[in-house]
Amino acid sequence: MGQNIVEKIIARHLMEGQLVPGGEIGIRIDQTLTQDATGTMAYLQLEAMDVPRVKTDLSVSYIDHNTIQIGFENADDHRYLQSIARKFGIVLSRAGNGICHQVHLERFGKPGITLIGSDSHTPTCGALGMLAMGAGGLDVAQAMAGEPFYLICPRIVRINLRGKLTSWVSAKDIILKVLQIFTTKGNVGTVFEYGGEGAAALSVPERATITNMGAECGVTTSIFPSDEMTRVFLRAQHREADFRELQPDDDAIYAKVVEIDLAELQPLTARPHSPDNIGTVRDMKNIAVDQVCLGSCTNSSYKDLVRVAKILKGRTAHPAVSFILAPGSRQVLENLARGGYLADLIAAGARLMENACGFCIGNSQSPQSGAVSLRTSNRNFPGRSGTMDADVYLVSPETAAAAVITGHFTDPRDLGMVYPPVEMPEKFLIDDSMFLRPDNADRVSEIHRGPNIGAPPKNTALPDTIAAEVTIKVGDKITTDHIIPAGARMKYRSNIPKYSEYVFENVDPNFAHNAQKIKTAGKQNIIVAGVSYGQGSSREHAAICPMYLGVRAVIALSFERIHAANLINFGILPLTFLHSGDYEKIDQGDDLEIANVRKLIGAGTDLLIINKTKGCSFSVACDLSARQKQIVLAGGALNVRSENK
Ligand code: MIC
Ligand code: SF4
Repeated sequence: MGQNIVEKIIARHLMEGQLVPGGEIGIRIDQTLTQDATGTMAYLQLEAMDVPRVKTDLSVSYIDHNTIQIGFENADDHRYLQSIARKFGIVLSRAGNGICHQVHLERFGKPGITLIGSDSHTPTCGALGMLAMGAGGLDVAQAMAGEPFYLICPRIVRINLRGKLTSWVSAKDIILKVLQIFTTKGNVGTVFEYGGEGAAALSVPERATITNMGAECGVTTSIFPSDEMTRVFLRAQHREADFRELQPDDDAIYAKVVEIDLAELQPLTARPHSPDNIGTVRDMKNIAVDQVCLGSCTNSSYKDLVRVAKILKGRTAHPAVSFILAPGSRQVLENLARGGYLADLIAAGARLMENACGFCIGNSQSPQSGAVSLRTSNRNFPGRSGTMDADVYLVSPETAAAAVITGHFTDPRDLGMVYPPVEMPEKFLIDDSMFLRPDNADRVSEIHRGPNIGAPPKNTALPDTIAAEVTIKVGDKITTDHIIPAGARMKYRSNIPKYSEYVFENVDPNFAHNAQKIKTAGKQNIIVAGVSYGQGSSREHAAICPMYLGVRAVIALSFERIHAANLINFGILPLTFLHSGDYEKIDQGDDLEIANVRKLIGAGTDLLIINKTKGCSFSVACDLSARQKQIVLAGGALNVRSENK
């Protein structure tokens, strides 16, 4: 029987389990990446593992998120990361070098290999025909220590791209269409494998826009074949030697095949406040625009920005529009500059930001109150921009450029311009001098630890009876941005007691206080949620900080993959309602009791929850593999490691 691309890669990396969708497998990881906002915690955990050097083929630590550096905290974290990289044999990508996913695609990704990264957009590198997945920092640390990465063996959905894109419609519109079809929920345990003549015609950076935002569907990852386009890209990166072809077999089997006709697509937008709230740009009926942000790891490639430079050449940003430009990498910026395109963008009024995450994570360029902001990034969750009442729309670079000119939502086809062609350089100008390669001679070095950096907290073993209060009841599609905000709070990523003060800050500002009170009274906290709990970021702080506040279980209608893994890693039970009606009956403040927890978890049977306040009971499922049971019983993965020593 033939294999698809994903099966081919998994088969070559399988260490535990069977290549059968639905069961847990452990795979060998060739490369890892971390970024600074999740990296400090990942490396603190790696330090606790007692391994002298990383065991992967390549591990890269990027500094790209917290580069605004107000206060000492971020700069201290950067120093810590630099010293850790030297000690453990990790490549450090210095602040200023660019956004991890864009840089990894340019300089390190290779067809056929595996990559995990402590960032949910790690699937970006799927554009090169590699199996690239987001994970919590602890999972990445374990992979660096040479251990398998565990995941549910995915079901593979083939997305067949037919036909050809028309002028002014681009890769962002393809992934917005995919989001319209699949939405942001219900895709756990799935991988999107792209193919068809439409896919073959897309360049690697265009494919990367699509694999990047597959993360918004909640899939394990997305992948393209490795073909002539891949070779062209790698050659342009002076890395043709890394090329190898990777195609599905002719008789490969897929769980489902979905067809998208590229010729039928039109400019689309994700309206506030979810990446799957899709509409056509034309239907936005001239909504006035206050801000346009061009960049992020989704659409900040050379091709994207040259296209915008050509559209804007000789024009000036509309007086009502604040036009923000953040190139994805130093390579993109330098190539733009040397090609003269940067000058055109600056002349058009672009406010040039650092080539880093910046506006995308809300740690700069928050728009005015009630603003309409058009962004080429990948998430428009409420408050993520840093302005709670702003309306953020996700759009293609072409649609963004049109709004810069007109000051309102404009279908770029209505600009009356000829769609400017973009030639990709045969060879990019490459300068790797902002990578610090580990020097083998310098193995023993001092680790810099600023006052903001604390030890990763550990949970206690799972008690036999959970006596708890429902500290919060939330609805569907709660993102990790809701659970623990980023933006201005990101500088506390290495300081769990401080960061924990902000858990659910924008949903219930009293959450942290109430949780502490319940914990001090000797009880546990329980979070109750609807479907798709834990969408978005991979930040394990969305598990660590609630754990620190005494949360022992989350009862939800369904969970997203990375967040569920993070909860387990820190000893928090992910419990699933068996009947949606039970979700309706429970309220914040209810007293719950779960007896015989250890025994029932061990046996893999449903748990009975008694709602003492309401005088009723209901059952929940706790579907865990044998490995995961051991972790939750011990109160977290770090505890299992100490027990096994
Ligand atoms: C994001 O886009 O939300 C982030 C910030 O890159 C996160 C990681 C983090 O929270 O540090 C992600 O996507 O995983
Ligand atoms: Fe950075 Fe935004 Fe990409 Fe996250 S989504 S890695 S914050 S650019």
